[in-house]
Amino acid sequence: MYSRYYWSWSKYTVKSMNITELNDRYSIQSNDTTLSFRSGEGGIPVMEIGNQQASAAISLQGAHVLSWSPAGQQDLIWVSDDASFAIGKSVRGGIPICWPWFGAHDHQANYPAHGFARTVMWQVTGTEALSAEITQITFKLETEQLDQPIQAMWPWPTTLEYRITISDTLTLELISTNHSDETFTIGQALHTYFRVDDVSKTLVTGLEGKDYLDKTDDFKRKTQSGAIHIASEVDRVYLNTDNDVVIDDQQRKVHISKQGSHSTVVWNPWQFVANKMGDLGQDGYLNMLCVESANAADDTVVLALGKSHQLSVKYEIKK
Ligand code: TA6
Repeated sequence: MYSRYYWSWSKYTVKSMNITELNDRYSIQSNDTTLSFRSGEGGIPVMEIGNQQASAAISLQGAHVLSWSPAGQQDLIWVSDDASFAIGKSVRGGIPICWPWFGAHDHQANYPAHGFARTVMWQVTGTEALSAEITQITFKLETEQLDQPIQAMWPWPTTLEYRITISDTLTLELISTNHSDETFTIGQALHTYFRVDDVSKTLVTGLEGKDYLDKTDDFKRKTQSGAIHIASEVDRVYLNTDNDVVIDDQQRKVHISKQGSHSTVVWNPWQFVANKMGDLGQDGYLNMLCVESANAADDTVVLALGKSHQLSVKYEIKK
């Protein structure tokens, strides 16, 4: 147990932050792999990784992937030019972990949207160069270690483990384990902001014929006809979707495969909503598209005592 590096989150402070100790314990410097920590914007620690196949950056707040660039490729992950990096605040872009609920809380309007996992510090538990091409990082979050206001929202001791494997593919595995003596239900998503060349020319395939809930139209249930084109605000939860999805922005095709998720969220706020949000950057909505591997809407996960659930996703770029 690596408790010295446990980050106690309270609204405006981070205790025990020590980049030197993180580097002493977890950095990697070899011929093929580099992994180190630095103090990022807002004083939030960021891990930077490079190997023969890719480079990446991960913020320790939220175990939030900020960047993944396969060798010779533009970053696949979009972060807004106007993103703010502050303790306890979510980042507009990257790969936020929505947990233990997706979207608004179902009966507490004042609870944070998409839960709290994305705005608390996670503990690094391991870094390893599996080969010259593959680097693996593990994080942990134990809810009973979090501050009281969060435990009031989520009183069930739960452990989250997050394994990130960086290579020419990016693999994310999120494992939730119930340590409480009650059964509970979670909703979750890996809310990935993909960088696209021009969202208006981007097609999403793999969801043809699937039913979805349209958040822009009072959550009406509709059926997808053909590929998804983005030409206005899109905010949808696609139901019963286990299959691969492909994002094709005419420059590259991103293949998304997943396990432990039966819903897929597709979101682009388009111009009007983006302008209201204020942190999407100048015309930022044109270069981003969220395709989220989720357990959302009626696709929730019921966890009995001692049980675990794993949500896994793999991203791969194909020509
Ligand atoms: O996943 C889509 C969504 O739930 C949208 O409704 C939109 O609001 C977006 O996430 C961003 O949420 P956030 O809480 O990060 O502003």
